[in-house]
Amino acid sequence: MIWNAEAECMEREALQRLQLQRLKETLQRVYKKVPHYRRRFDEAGVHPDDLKSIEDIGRFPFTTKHDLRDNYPFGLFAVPKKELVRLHASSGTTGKPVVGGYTKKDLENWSEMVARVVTMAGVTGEDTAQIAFNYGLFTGGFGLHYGLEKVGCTIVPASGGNTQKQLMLMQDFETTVLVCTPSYALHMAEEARTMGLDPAALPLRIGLFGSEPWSEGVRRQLEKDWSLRASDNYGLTELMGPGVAGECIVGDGLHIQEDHFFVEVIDPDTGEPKGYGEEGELVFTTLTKEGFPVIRYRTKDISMLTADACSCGRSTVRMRRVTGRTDDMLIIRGVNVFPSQIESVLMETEGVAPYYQLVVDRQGYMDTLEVHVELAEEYFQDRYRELESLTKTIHQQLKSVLSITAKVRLVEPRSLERTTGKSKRIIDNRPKD
Ligand code: DLL
Repeated sequence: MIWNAEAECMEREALQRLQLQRLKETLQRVYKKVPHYRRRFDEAGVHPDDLKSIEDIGRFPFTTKHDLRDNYPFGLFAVPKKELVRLHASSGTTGKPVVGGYTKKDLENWSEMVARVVTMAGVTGEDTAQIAFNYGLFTGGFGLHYGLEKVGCTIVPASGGNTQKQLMLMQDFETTVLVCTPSYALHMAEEARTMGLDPAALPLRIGLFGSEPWSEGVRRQLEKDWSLRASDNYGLTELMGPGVAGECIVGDGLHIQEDHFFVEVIDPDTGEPKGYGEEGELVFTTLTKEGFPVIRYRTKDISMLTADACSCGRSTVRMRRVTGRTDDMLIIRGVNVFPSQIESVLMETEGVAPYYQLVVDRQGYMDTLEVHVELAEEYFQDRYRELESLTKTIHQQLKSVLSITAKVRLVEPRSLERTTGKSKRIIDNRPKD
C-alpha cells in the first residue's frame, strides 16, 4: 500500500518543479530569519535570488555539526520560540547535543512522513506496534509513535529497556510490529531464548529497524530469529528524526521523501558532487521545515543514490542502506576501515555471534586494531578445540577485506556489552593528536 500516492508517485518533472519552488522559499526565509545563514551566504557571495535552477544549490555553503553547536541551542531556528511546540535533541558522544525545534505544522509533516515510511514497510492499521525506542529527547520514540498512530495501529509505547517485560508484552498483547534499533532486536531475541521463549513463535511480522548502521547479515539474522520481515528506516535529529527515508517491500534501497528534503551526495574530502550510483556523503536541505530549516546539511553518512524506477510504483530517489559514518571511519596505518566491513565478514562466519567490538590502540608509532568477536553459544559448547582455526579464518577474511592485519580475540558468549539503543562498537585508545 502507498500512504500518499499523490506525493510518493509524483512525475519526476512535477517533483523537481515543486522542489525548486520550495528551495527558493526556504532560502529566502533563512536569509531573512536566521542571521547565521545571512552571514554565510553573504560571505560566500550568494543570494537566494541566485537560485534559478535546482543545480544552483551547489553555490550555497554547507552546514555542519559545528554550525549547529556554535548556535546552540536555538540560534538556527527560523521562528520565535513561542511558535515551537516541541523540542528534541540527539545525545551525541561529545559536547552539546543537537537540538531540533518543531512548530505544529512541522509535527504534522513529521507524522505524515513516518506514516508513509511505515506503510512502505507493510504496516497497516490492523497492526499492533511495540515501540522499544526510548521516549524522550531522542526522536525515535515519539517520531515513530505519531506516524504509527496516524496509520491507525494499536501502539504499545514500551520505550527502551526492561527486556523481559518487553517480551511479556509482546506475547500478551500479540505485538505484530517491533520498532527499535537492530542491535536491541538482536539482544531481545537472545534474551527470549534465555527465558525459554522461541522468538520466532511470537506473532511479530514486521521489524521497523533504524537509527544505526546494520548489515545484510544482521538483517538475515533478525529475520530468522524473529521470523519477520526486517525493514530499514533512516533519519536524523538535524532534519527531523525518523521518516526521512524508508524501505518499501521490494527492499532495494530506502525511498527518500523528496517533497520534504532535497538530497545530494558529495565527496566527503572535496565537497564535489557525486552522481547516481557513486558512493559519498549524504547532504540534505529541508524543504518544508518551519522551526528549524537546514541548508545543505552534511550528515557524515555514507551512501549512494539511485533514480532507477522501483517496482513498488513510488517515483522517489532511493538511497542505499547507510554503510557507516565518515566519523566512524577508522584510519589505521593509513587504511580506511569501516566497522560495517568488519561486521560483514563476521556475519558470514559460522560460529560467531553478531556482537563485536573494535579496540584501536597505538604501539610506538604503529596503530593496532584488535577485533573482539563473541562466540555463538552452541559453538562455544561443542567445538572448543576448533577455536584456533576459527580465529585464523576471521583473521584471514579481515585481511583480505581490509588490506591490513587485525588481531582477532574470541570472547565468551554474552561477554560484550548489550545495548537497548544504539550500539557502541569502537574503543579508540590512541592518543589524540
Ligand atoms: O537516529 C533518528 C531515527 C530514529 C532514525 C529511529 C530511524 C529510527 P539521531 O539520533 O540524530 O537520529 O541519529 C542520526 O543515526 O546520521 C545515522 O548516522 C544514524 N542512522 C539513523 N538511521 C539509520 C539507518 C536518529 N537506518 C544518525 N541506518 C544518522 C544507518 C542510521 N544509520
